[in-house]
Amino acid sequence: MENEKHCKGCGVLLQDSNVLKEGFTTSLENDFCQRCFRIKNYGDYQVVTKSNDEYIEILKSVGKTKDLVLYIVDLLNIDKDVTEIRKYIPNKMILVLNKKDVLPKSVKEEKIVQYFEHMEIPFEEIIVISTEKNQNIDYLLKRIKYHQTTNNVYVVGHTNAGKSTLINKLLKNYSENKGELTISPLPSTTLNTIKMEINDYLTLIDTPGLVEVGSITNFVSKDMFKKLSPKKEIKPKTYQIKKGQTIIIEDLVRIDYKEGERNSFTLYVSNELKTKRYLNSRHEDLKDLSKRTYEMKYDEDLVINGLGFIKIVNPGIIDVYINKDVETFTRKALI
Ligand SMILES: Nc1nc2c(ncn2[C@@H]2O[C@H](COP(=O)(O)OP(=O)(O)OP(=O)(O)O)[C@@H](O)[C@H]2O)c(=O)[nH]1
Ligand SMILES: [Mg+2]
Repeated sequence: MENEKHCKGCGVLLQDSNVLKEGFTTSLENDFCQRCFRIKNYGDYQVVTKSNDEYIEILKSVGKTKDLVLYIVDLLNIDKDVTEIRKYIPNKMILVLNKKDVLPKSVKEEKIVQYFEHMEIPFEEIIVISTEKNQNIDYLLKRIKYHQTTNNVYVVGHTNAGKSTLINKLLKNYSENKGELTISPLPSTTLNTIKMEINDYLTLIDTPGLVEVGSITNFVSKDMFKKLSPKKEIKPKTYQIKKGQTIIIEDLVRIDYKEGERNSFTLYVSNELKTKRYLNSRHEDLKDLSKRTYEMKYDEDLVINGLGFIKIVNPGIIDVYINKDVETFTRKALI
């Protein structure tokens, strides 16, 4: 008979026959696969590259249930279209905006919620939390209880949004269950659905996160990945910019200010990244990257998927040089 035992950390089907394949463990008696064991005990992260097809099937199967769904979004990585997930999941849904701690403290929760409410997005509720700082977790639990339709509540969202960390936090705060899901700073940590019973009335079901194909994190080294993932409160950097000047972030992005009045560019990116303003755009640095031009309106953000965003106050034209496969877009300023 085939083994049916799944890893308690990431949900993968355990196997003891091929060390190179996912789900490997030295003995099927073990509860965790070797990858989870290494992450948990040595902080040794291995990147798993997955295609989204399998995960979309999982989301579709969530959509066939009548259960409440928590849609977890990393506040620094809000998708261009937060309603996209609705294509697969028509269920009752709470939008949970996570990692509030990385945004500057001055940014008020109410303001973030208002920003989304204006979009008339079909969510039962929008809740801002920080799992890391245990902020609003008790409120979230109350609202889950209020909205849940059965014992099961699914937790979905893009990879790295903090789904498994949130479930671990709820387990730690409110449950006798000693289980712990595997979490890691790298994408695709959770590989299959995993049920975690909080109590007799609530079971949270973790799911693998969709990989963001347009994220800059797919195109950088492991070291740069660490650098560009903010771990602490972001200290925004504001540059006063005139036409003909340039902003550069590491060797990742170049922004030329082509047309417009005197302006102010505020960078919301990891504090560890080196940023620089050039007083003229004559040099050729990073001009070999692919170019896209934006006509910015009053008070908009330029969002760079996986990196953060740049708030630009006045209207103007910018040229952005970046890896051709990285998604960028503009939106009404979040902050
Ligand atoms: N600063 C901060 N980091 C967080 C927070 N919540 C989670 N993280 C970090 O985000 C990273 C990803 O967390 P995971 O829980 O593994 O994310 P996930 O959504 O389960 O990711 P997949 O399993 O890959 O889909 C980890 O490095 C966490 O420590 C938070 O509230 N604030
Ligand atoms: Mg996970």
